[in-house]
Amino acid sequence: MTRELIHLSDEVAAALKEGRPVVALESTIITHGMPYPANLETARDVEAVVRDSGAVPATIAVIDGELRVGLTDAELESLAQAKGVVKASGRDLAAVMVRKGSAGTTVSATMRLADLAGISIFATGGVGGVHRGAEATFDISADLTELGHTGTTVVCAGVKSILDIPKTLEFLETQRVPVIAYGTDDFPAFFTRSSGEKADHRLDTPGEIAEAMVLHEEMASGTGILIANPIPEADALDPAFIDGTISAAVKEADEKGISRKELTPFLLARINELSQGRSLKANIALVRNNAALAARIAVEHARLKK
Ligand code: PSU
Repeated sequence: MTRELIHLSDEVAAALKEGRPVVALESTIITHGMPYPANLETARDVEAVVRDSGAVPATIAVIDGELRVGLTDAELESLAQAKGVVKASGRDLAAVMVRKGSAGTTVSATMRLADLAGISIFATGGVGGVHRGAEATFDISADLTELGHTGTTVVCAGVKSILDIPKTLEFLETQRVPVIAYGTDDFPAFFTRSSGEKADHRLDTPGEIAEAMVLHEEMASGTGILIANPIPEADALDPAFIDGTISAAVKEADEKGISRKELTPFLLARINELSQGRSLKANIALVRNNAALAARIAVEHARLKK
């Protein structure tokens, strides 16, 4: 086979060639994580935040069977409105490509493609994890096993309490994935600044995180790094309110028999409805915050690699 495997936009290709900072962005958040038009506004906004912080954004998706790194605005718009698009984790990519389909890439697929493209850092909202009740269902996100195999640094706001957070942290430990909280001792829980669990490590500056990335790579650790960046204080939701909303959504999913890859999108949409849009507003704020941190880390990382 002689076809090109991944297609970089001219801007991303030039930045990578010149060793300039690049931040990868996922697209399942556009296709399955947020409703239209908030998904499109957020995708555009997050790219602008990355640029304002001195890096080049590289939104990743599958478009008509092509693995694309860096999308045009028209492509963002069509993904944001597409119906029935696949939610692709790494294992789905080949089949979607063969039938020339389009897909939003999850954290696992985006890490894989960022790594192939030579991009070291990736910003998202929340990673998937070990679902509540996984001891019976075995529902553990492929994001966690990909973190155990692919050397991309992922900036997130922790994981949502739709998941079993202690088990997610245990699984990351088994996968040898460093979990570093930015500017806090606690592991954040997406909508709230603390999950009640401690993070393994705390680093306080983008420069320190970039240094840790370089050292982790020099030791041939072979895993990703998870950076947990708490939601800004002003945007955080009240823990009692959001925990109640999440529990109601989890119960409803259970009663309706929703499982596997439909579960996370169902819970996100339901939590948004039940919270009357408050969860979506918080989600947008934390993704922007993560994009800004990832760009600042990418700038420091590019400087260290020069
Ligand atoms: N969590 C969120 N928002 C999201 C996702 C997770 O708060 O949009 C998406 C991400 O793309 C993540 C995926 O990689 O869901 C995980 O899906 P699953 O739990 O089916 O592995």
